[in-house]
Amino acid sequence: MTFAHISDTHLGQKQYGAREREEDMYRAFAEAVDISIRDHVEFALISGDLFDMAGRGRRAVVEFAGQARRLADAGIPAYYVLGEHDTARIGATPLDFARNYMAPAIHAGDRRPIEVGGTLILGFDMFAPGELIEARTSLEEAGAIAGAHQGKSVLLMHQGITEATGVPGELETSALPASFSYYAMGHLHDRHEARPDGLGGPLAYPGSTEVAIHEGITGHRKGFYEVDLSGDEASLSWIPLKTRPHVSFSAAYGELRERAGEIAAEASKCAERPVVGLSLTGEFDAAEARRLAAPIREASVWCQITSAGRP
Ligand SMILES: [Mn+2]
Repeated sequence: MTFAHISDTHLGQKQYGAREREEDMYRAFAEAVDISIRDHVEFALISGDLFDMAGRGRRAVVEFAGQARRLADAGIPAYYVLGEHDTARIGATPLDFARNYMAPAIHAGDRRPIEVGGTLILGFDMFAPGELIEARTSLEEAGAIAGAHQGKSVLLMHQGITEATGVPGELETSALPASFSYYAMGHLHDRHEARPDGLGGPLAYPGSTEVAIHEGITGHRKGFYEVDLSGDEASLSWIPLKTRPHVSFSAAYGELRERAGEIAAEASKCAERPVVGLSLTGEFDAAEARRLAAPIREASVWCQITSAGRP
């Protein structure tokens, strides 16, 4: 029995205001769905930050619903919880409205035990920093339910866990009940896997499906998990997704005029137009640097020019 664990799809995000980057987010999620269908997973879990911003972008909701429908048509139920990006911190939370459209997928964030083919799923929407005391109580209750269940059980959350994030003041591993076979987490954008003492199985963050805004330009690898619960221990395969190439170059500003063509040629070798980071040494005028970098900008979806300071 294998299921898919996908997270932080951030649909609707339009990095650098580039149309291609919005499409990339949809594409990465669609690829994760393609692979899940191909591999005949039993169900799919989506651990929060489905959308980049609640209430913005009907397109993102339509894309989500379309993929959830594809899973449903393939006989794969999809369950999701909400992350901080899905629950607008301003007045109206339009996701309540959007949920009607998202109907092929099932909201599992309200602590209602769900059973699929003998596996118990217990989900929580993200707890805000002021709700952590309540969270500990709710998790204890969830632990009791999972403990009483005959068979495997999965805890589905979008939450920072201090030991994984390195951020103090979040939930600690010790707040998680011991009775689950797998802890399906969302929030961290880099893949993170642990088997903490005292837990009944692995605690895993698959990471985001595409590079999100705050991640910068580095050699990101993105993917999702297929988790096999048929053995004694949960067994994890992390499946990489095709993401937009990100490449970095550095040059002396004084040489940019001569080197721009060569850097653009190098960027053009990527499988598709990349996101380029260009680090310049020496003092420079930003507008003039952008003008000189025109060939690089043409060869890329976005060329981010930063200063490396004086040589
Ligand atoms: Mn996120």
